[in-house]
Amino acid sequence: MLDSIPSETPPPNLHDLAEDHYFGANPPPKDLEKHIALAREFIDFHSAAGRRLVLVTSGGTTVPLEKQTVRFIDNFSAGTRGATSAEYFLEAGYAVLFLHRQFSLLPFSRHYSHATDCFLDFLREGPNGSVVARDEDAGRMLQVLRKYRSARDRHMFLDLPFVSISDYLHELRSIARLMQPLGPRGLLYLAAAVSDFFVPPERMSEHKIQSTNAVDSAPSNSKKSPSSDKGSDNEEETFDNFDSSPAVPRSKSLVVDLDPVPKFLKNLVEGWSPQGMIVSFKLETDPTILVHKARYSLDRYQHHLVIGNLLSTRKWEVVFVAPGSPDRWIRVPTPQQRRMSSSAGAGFDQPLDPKSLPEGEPEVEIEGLIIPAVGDLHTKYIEAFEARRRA
Ligand code: 9Z3
Repeated sequence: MLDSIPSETPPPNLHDLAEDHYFGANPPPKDLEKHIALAREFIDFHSAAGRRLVLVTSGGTTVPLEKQTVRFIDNFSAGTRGATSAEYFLEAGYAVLFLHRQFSLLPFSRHYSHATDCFLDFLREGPNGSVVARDEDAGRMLQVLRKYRSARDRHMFLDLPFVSISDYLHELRSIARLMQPLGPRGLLYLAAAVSDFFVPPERMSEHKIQSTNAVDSAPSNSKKSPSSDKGSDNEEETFDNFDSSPAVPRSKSLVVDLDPVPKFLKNLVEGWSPQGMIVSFKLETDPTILVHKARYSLDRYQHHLVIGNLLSTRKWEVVFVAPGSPDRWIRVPTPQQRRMSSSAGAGFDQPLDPKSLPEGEPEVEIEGLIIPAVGDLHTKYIEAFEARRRA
C-alpha cells in the first residue's frame, strides 16, 4: 500500500482541471469586462435591496469553424422560452439578468419582432407627420410598452448578449460568480440551447476555410484570395464552388471534427454558484428518453430542478424533474379542453402525442404556468436554506 503524502491543499479534481484547460484555451469575448462591470452593478443593487434575482439564459450558441469566423454551426433556438420567461419573472417581482444570444428574441419587443408582422406593420402615419400605433394594436402595445418602461426605469432588467459557445460559457461563469452575494435568493434559469460540440482552438483555422485549391497556385509569399486571381488565370473559374457542372471536379470535401463541450454544470453547482438555486433545461426529440435523461442529469449534477421538453411539443408541455419528487407535467390546455374547461396538467404522466395537438401555437403561453411553479420551488428552497442556517 502506498503511503499518502499529507498536503494542505487538496489535489484539483477533474472538473477543475477541465475548467482551467477550457477557459485557458478558449479566449473570452471582447466585451466580457464591460459586461462584468454592468452585471456587478446590477446584482449588487438588487442584493442590497434583498430582492430575488434570476439569471435567464436564452437562445442558441454558435460553434465557429474559423477564428476569423465566416462559417459556424448553429441551432434552432429563437429564444422564445427565455424571452417569455423573463417577462413572467419580472411580473413575479424578480430582477432579471437576461443573457441572450445576440439578435434572438428579447422580452417585450418579442411581441413585435416576428418575421411576419414586423414592427412596421403595427404602425401608421398620424397627424403632422407623426408615427402612431395602428388603432387595433394601440391598446395592447401601450400595455407592453408600460411594462417594458417600468422594468427599465426601476432597473429591474439588464440584457447582455453572447454569440458563440465559448462566449456563453465565459459569461455564465463570470455572472454566476458575481451572484454569490445573493445567496439562495439567486436563481439560475438555464434555457439557452447550448451546443454539445465545438472545434477546439488548436484545430481551428485562423482564416476562412478554402473550398478550392486556387490559393495553392498563388505566389508563395502572397496567398491571394481566390477572387483576387480573377483575370490573371482561370483557376478560380475551374474550381468555382457555384459551378454545378459534373465535368468540374470538386477539389475538397469538408470534414468537421468536433470535440465534446465539457459539462460545466458540476462546476456551476459546486464552485461558481454554490448557494443559488439552479434550474436547467433538457431538450430531446425522442419522447421515450426525455424523463430518463432529465433524471440522469439531476442525479449527475445534483442541482435543483430539470425542466424537460420535447422539440415538437415544447410550447404545450414540459416536465419538472426534481430531487425527491415525482415527475410533474405542466401542460397548457388545447382549445378543445378549454371549451370543456378540463383542468390542465393534472394527473398526466406520459408525453403528449404531437399528432394530437391542434395546428399553430397554444392560446396560452406555457411560461405563464412554468414561472409561478419555479417561483414556488424557489420560495421553498430559500426557506429550507434559512432553516438550515438557523439550526
Ligand atoms: C431548452 O430546452 C429550451 O426550452 C428550448 C427553447 C431551447 C427548447 P426556443 O428558444 O426553445 O423557445 O425556441 N433549453 C435547453 C437546451 C439545452 O441545451 N440543454 C442541455 C441538454 O439538453 C443541458 S443544459 O443537454
